[in-house]
Amino acid sequence: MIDLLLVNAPVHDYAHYPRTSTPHSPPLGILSIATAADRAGFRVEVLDAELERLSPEAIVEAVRARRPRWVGINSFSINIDIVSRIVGLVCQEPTRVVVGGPHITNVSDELVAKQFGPRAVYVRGDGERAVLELIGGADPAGVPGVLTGKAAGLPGAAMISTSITVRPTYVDVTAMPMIDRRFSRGEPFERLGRRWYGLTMSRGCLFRCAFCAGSSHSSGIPYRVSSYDSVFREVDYLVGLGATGIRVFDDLPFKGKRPLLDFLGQAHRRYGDRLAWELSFPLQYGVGLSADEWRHLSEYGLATVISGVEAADMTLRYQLGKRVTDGRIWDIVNGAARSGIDLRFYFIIGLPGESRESTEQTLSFARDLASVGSRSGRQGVRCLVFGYKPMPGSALWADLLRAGHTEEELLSFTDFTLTVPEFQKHAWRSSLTLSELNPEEISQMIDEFYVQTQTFNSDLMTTDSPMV
Ligand code: B12
Ligand code: SF4
Repeated sequence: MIDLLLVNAPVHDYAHYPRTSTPHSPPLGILSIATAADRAGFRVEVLDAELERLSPEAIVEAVRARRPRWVGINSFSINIDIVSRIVGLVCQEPTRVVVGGPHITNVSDELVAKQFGPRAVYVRGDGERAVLELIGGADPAGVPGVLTGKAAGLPGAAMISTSITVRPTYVDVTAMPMIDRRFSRGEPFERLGRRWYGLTMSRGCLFRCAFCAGSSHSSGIPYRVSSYDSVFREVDYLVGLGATGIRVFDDLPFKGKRPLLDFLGQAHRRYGDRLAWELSFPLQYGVGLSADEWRHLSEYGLATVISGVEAADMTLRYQLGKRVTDGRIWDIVNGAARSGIDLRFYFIIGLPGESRESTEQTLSFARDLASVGSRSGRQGVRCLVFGYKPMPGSALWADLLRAGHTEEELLSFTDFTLTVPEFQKHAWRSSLTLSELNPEEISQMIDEFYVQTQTFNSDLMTTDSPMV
């Protein structure tokens, strides 16, 4: 019998959604909890239901086959309907259930209980310590960060709350053991001829972009970074496993260009040309990079930089928190292109109150940027377009609540399919009409964007063949 089965919840309901392959992202949060529990002597397994494209029913089958004492499931705000179905089904099995992740952290007690029921327990914030206490037999009501479904507002419960009464818990990231990759079935992932592993070296973000749930200002959890020593210990381990590429999944791994140059310089002295790096770096920092610095970053192995541009309309882009002009964005594109570094830019359409014209302007800007790749003959710049979805904890979420929407209304999302399936992991949109465009028009425009830019915007290593 195992003590804990951790489930990385699927992004789509694969009983109904095509099981095409999209680039893999290892569930680092789940893997970190698995490692902590394993180190503490518990028997743990991880089921990556997104990697395996499992339906809720198949997940329950897997639970039945393993008969764990506890099942832990992560939850994003997108896939709550799917997660709540999984939780409902698993709660009927002879096991205890704990749910965590960014959604639980940022919605009200009452909504948590309504969406997932009274039988599970919920962790706000980092799960490593709380889960150890729970599976170790502690009373959930006494564990920091833990909300019990019973206490949170269902009929017959002791208290009715529409606020967040249990504050998120957080760990000292420097004290966390490095993730044990025996738990990670999707790594290494092959891309562009390299063997990639995911890495997390920080948590949270210091910026305050209005749409974003990842900011420390949204979750109330402080920004934390690991020491270079512990990061390099983990990279040594990954190199030992055969890594030739490291994808840093954090929102803000470096607080500016100095630490970025410093870290990659040290990494290059340690690993030489063996490693390529992919990481997020906000536009606000990217504008400060000189031609020489771009060249150094390239020499240090930086392969791809990921940044959110979000909107083409300047007023809107500034309101969202990205205070960077088009001219400076083109400077970044030129600096990166000259040094052979690829860029991946994110955009959002259908923002609250956005006009049709502004949406078209964003798509046209994204097309212009993506076509840089086609001109250089390399991938160059890839652009990903998201339909706006209100994210709990963000400033726009608070504005929409103030405007009279309920949490449940704002969380009504719909997934859709794309002609170019490679981007399907992100094919979700709000079911509400929040901008001048209705939800169907938003999906259609995203689909058209990927079709029009397919020849130069596609990550050529991914395929649309069905998963087996
Ligand atoms: C990598 C990443 C992804 C990856 C992998 C996700 C995964 N399964 O782990 C991919 C590409 C799949 C992804 C997709 C999406 N993502 Co994303 N993603 C991230 C990112 C950048 C890093 C996550 C990470 O690895 N962090 C490091 C690990 C160590 O921390 P962690 O995952 O948060 O896990 C800790 C806690 O959350 C908690 N926890 C997590 N799982 C569990 C489970 C249990 C049982 C317990 C008790 C606790 C617990 O404990 C963990 C350890 O401390 C975050 C930003 C961020 N700052 O976290 C956004 C973020 C999580 N993503 C976000 C969003 C919106 C999305 C998308 C909806 C994007 C879209 N389509 O629009 C999709 C939806 C995915 C889905 N499943 O539905 C939002 C989530 C907001 C929300 N309320 O849901 C974030 C916060 C980004 C943001 N800036 O707004 N994402
Ligand atoms: S969008 Fe990126 S830079 Fe802005 S707050 Fe979110 S994680 Fe930070």
